[in-house]
Amino acid sequence: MKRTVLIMLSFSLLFSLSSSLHHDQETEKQQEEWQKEKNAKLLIFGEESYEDLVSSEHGKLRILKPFAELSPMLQGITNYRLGWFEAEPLTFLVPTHTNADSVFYVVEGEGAIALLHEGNRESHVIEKGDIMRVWAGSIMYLINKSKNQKLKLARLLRPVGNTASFQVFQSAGSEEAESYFRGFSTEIAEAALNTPREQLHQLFGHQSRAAITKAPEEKIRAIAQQAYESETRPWPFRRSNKPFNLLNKQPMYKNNRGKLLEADRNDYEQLRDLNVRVTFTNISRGSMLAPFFNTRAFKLAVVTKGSGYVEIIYPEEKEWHKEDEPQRQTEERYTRVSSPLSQGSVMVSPPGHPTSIVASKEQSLQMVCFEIQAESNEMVFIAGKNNMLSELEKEAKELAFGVAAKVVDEVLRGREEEVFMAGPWEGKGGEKLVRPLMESVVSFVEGV
Ligand SMILES: *[C@@H]1O[C@H](CO)[C@@H](O)[C@H](O)[C@H]1NC(C)=O
Ligand SMILES: CC(=O)N[C@H]1CO[C@H](CO)[C@@H](O)[C@@H]1O
Repeated sequence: MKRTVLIMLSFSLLFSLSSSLHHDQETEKQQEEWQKEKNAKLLIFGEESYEDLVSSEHGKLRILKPFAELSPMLQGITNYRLGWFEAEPLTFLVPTHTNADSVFYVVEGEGAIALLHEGNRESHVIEKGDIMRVWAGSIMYLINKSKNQKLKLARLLRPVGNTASFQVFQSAGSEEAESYFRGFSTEIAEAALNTPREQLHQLFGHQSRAAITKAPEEKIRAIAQQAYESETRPWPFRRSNKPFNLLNKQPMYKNNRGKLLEADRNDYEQLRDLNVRVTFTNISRGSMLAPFFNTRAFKLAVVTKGSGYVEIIYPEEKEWHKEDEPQRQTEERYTRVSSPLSQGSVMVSPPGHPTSIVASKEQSLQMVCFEIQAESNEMVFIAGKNNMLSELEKEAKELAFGVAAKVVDEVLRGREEEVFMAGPWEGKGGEKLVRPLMESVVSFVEGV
């Protein structure tokens, strides 16, 4: 009897919903789309959010606009910047230094990097999966020694002095930027370098060379050779930047639905003062990363390969009036930021915000993530076998969800898998998860 009432109730609810949908359907839909797009722009960024520092046929050097400019939700990481470097095979990036401490991850390719610091030259061979720290002010140049592969680096930068202003200083001039020597007065340059101005002009004058240039193979080979040799020589550096390969590390989690690799300051001491953890996530096609949140860290993810989508939940305060109460009330509601992801997309999951990432049916989704404020951070899963909520006591479960603890367990532990699981594409999840809850609601109503 009561069941019939419930069913009638839900029918009438459905009916009123559908009739209100018909009303003004077009504009509502448009508004919804517009709102969705606006929401997505709070935490997911594409091509248009980058500024190009260098862009030529031989390579690209670009930087994401300051977070404070991109979104009011990212005030907490305003003094970090995200960079992207891409070079064609057999190229050379002219020596530069920046005002930022940084860590980069080699997304693709292989090459060699040289750093001038502590009165010496430190060179390293770099390859896919390497994480490497570069100190602010170290003069850096690099080459791609591969003949057929691009070299791609994702780089997290933290300008010194708590500022978002990232600055590059180039010793040799190029089409994109002149040499900083040109900034000095001729008198100072002549005196400091003990060179007549005509010769200075030859060295630092107008350059037709690009910042990333094609280089003759023998020069590339010579620089690469130096890098190999330098790694076996005695080490003069107090602060070495020797890279750490993340892909060779044992995964944190792994099953046939995906893989998560993490490097923190215990693996690479150089990450300590940056307070950053670097991770690589590979979600198999058709699968998803279980909903989770980070306790302290901002997760800054760059999609390096594949496609899929992300959902991030954030609370939004809405003000409303109760009819007979003049006082204004506020109510917390949750809004979903949802956006497709493809190669090059950048996504930020702020601390505490429940997030889930899904790979497309066709391709696995690969991401490199910089987790900012990594110290004492925990990644908390809210679905799957290791669901944190299943740690609630029986009584607390019943009080919190208003149904029998057994039912809560069935839903919260609804999955045999943890961390990586079947995505929504496979359709089974809905049936398995929702039915017990629906039944429990019905029996709960019947029992009243
Ligand atoms: C990512 O996973 C797919 C299969 O799920 C695999 O083919 C691919 O090699 C993996 N890539 C990396 C870099 O782990
Ligand atoms: C010039 C140079 O060092 N080229 C090397 C680039 O990398 C490939 C693949 O490892 C080598 O075969 C080339 O000799």
